[in-house]
Amino acid sequence: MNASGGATSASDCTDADATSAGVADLDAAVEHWQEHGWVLVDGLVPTADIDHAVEELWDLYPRPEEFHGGDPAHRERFVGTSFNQGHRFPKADDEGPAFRSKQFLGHILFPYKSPRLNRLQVHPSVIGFARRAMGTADIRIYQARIWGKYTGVTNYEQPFHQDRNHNVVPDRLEPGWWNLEGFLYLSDVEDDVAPTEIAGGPGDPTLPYEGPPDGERISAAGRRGSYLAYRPDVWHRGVNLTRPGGSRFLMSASFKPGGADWIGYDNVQPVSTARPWSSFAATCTPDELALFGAPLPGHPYWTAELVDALERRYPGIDAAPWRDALS
Ligand SMILES: O=C(O)CCC(=O)C(=O)O
Repeated sequence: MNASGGATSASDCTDADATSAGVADLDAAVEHWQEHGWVLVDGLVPTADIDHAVEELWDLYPRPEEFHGGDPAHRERFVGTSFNQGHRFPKADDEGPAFRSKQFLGHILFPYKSPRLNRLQVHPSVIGFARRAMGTADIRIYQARIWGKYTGVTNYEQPFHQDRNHNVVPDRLEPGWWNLEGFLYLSDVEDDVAPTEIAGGPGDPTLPYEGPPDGERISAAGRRGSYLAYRPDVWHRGVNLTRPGGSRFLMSASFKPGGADWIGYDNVQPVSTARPWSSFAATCTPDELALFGAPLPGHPYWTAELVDALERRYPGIDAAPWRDALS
C-alpha cells in the first residue's frame, strides 16, 4: 500500500492474505487491525520524511558502522545515553528465547534532542491511521520513544508475550475502548535485522498467561516508513539480529482514547518546562498538543490570562486558535 493514499482496492486484503505482512490500502489496514489485532502498514510515512528526520538520529545513536567499527567509545555512548526502563531479568542462557536486560538498552524517550524526530513523532499519516483504526479523533499518544538495536549487543530473541503492562486493569478490546500500539520503522527492517514476530491472531489478554496458539508465525519485515500496529491481545516477540554489522531503529508511537487514564507508559510532564519539549510545543497546532493531553481551544479550562501564559511558556506558538475560541 502507498500510505500517502495511493490505494488499491480493499479486496486485495482478503482472508487468504490476512496473515501476510503488508496490506493494500488504509481501509483494508484498518479492518485488518480491528479484525486480526495487528497490521503492517507498508510505507505509511513517505521515505523522504523518514530520511529527513533520520539525519538527526545519528546525534542520538552511533551510526551502525561506528558502533561496529571497534572503538569502545561508541558502544559506551550507546549504553550510556539510552534508557532501559529499569528492566532487570534473571540471567538467561545465551541461546533461545528469554527476556534479557540488555535487550532493553537503546531506548531514548520523547522529546528527543532532535527537532526533526520530534516532528516525526506526530506525523499526520500515523496520527490519521491511529484515529481511523481506533474509530475516534479523540486520541492521546501514551508511548513515545526510539529503540535502537545493534547486532551482537545481546541475543534479542524473546518468548512470545502480550503487552499487558500498558494497562493497570484487564484490557477491554472493543471499538471505543481499545488502544493501538505501534512501531514506526526508521530503518529498513529486513529478515536478518529482527522484524517483530507475530503469532497468529489475537488471544484473550484477560485469561491466565498461557502462550500463543499453535499456527503460523509472521515476520513483520518492512521498509522504513512502515508502521506495525498491534493490540495488547496479540502474541508477539522480538527476535535476534543476525546480520553482521546490523542494526534496527524503531519509533514507538502508541495511542489510547482520550480519558482512558488506566492506560499509560510514557509522559512528558516531567520534562515539559525545558527544551526540547518547549521548542517542540511551540511548533504544535492545538490538535497536536491535544495528543499529549492539552485542552483544545474552546475548552472551559482556557482564560485570556492562560492563553497569554501559554505564549510566554512556548514562545513562538500560534495561540490564535485558543484566543479566538475564548467565549
Ligand atoms: O523489539 C521487538 O521487535 C518487539 C519487542 C517486544 O515485544 C517487547 O519488548 O515487548
